[in-house]
Amino acid sequence: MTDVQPTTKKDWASDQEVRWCPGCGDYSILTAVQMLMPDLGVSRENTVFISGIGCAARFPYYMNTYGMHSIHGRAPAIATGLAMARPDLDVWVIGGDGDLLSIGGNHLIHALRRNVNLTILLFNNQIYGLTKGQYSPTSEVGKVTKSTPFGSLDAPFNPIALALGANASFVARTHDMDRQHMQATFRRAHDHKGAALVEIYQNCNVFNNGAFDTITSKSNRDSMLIPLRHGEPLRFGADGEKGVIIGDDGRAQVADVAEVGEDRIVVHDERAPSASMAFNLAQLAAGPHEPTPVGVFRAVERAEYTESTDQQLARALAEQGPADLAGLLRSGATWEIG
Ligand SMILES: Cc1ncc(C[n+]2csc(CCOP(=O)(O)OP(=O)(O)O)c2C)c(N)n1
Ligand code: SF4
Repeated sequence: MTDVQPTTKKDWASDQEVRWCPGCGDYSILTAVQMLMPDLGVSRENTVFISGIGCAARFPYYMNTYGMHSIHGRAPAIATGLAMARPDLDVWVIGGDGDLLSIGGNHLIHALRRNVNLTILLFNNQIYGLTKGQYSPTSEVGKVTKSTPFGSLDAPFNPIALALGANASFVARTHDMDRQHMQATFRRAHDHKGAALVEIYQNCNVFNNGAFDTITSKSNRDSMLIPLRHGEPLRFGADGEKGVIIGDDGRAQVADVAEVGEDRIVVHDERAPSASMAFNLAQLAAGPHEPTPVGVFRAVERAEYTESTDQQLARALAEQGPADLAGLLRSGATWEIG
């Protein structure tokens, strides 16, 4: 392995003019990533950011690395190909909730279930930003937009629950108002072997301003964000006076610790082999206006896709010898044309 030269934030910033609206949450995510990269001990030459289409998808322009602003929704598929062909690279996927959950929903779930070695950052602003404010698959029921003038009827996706349902091996949530939390979460996602999905609550101040204020504003965080820390009880509030318990109906719910007793508070286990508790926690809040868990929901080890395919190829080679593609094409039923 070659020694990685030390870098600074400046080294990771490209010379491109950043063209997001002033005040957009995308800026703080970009800064968090650019500041984190020197600490990851990785080189720009071995780092690739792949995006689809949308405001968030402009991200690769602003990183001084390899990158691809690709086709709407297809970033996970393109990134899968690259990660498999070049397992020595760090491959990041960047996309909005429209890009990764509407047109790209299919590609996303398959990258997750296959456990391809990707770090996927899902910028969730609950709206289509680039195309000027249509509802997205994470917009709440009743959302009035240009494409839903009488209010959306569609039940929104919960990206964390969706990823867990696809058996993703790493699933986390953070938000654009807390750089330290973003960096800690991105670092964990980057270091994870396999597909890591991070949902980032991101403010689109032009078309969906304040969508997350109730939980992410500085004055509300203590009482509205539930930090997920492995091995620790799920407590929150200025003095840890609130906690998460499992109710009689089997569902996670918020309770006063003084009322229910400390022993009933759930101890977070991000490494639980079953995703069921993480799924339960993902459903705790009906939306970003109720106490909401942030941090790592799940981090488990399972076979990484490229390693599995490489092993399978090596086995086939050992058992059957080198492949004869031309022979295969001429074997069995063939037709002559013309
Ligand atoms: C094949 C195709 N269909 C539709 C579009 C139009 N389009 C561009 S970006 C976008 C969605 C953007 O929303 P999101 O992914 O949430 O990203 P944001 O702009 O909010 O960051 C759509 C529908 C397109 N560019 N290509
Ligand atoms: S439209 Fe919204 S998401 Fe897009 S750059 Fe502007 S504020 Fe950001």
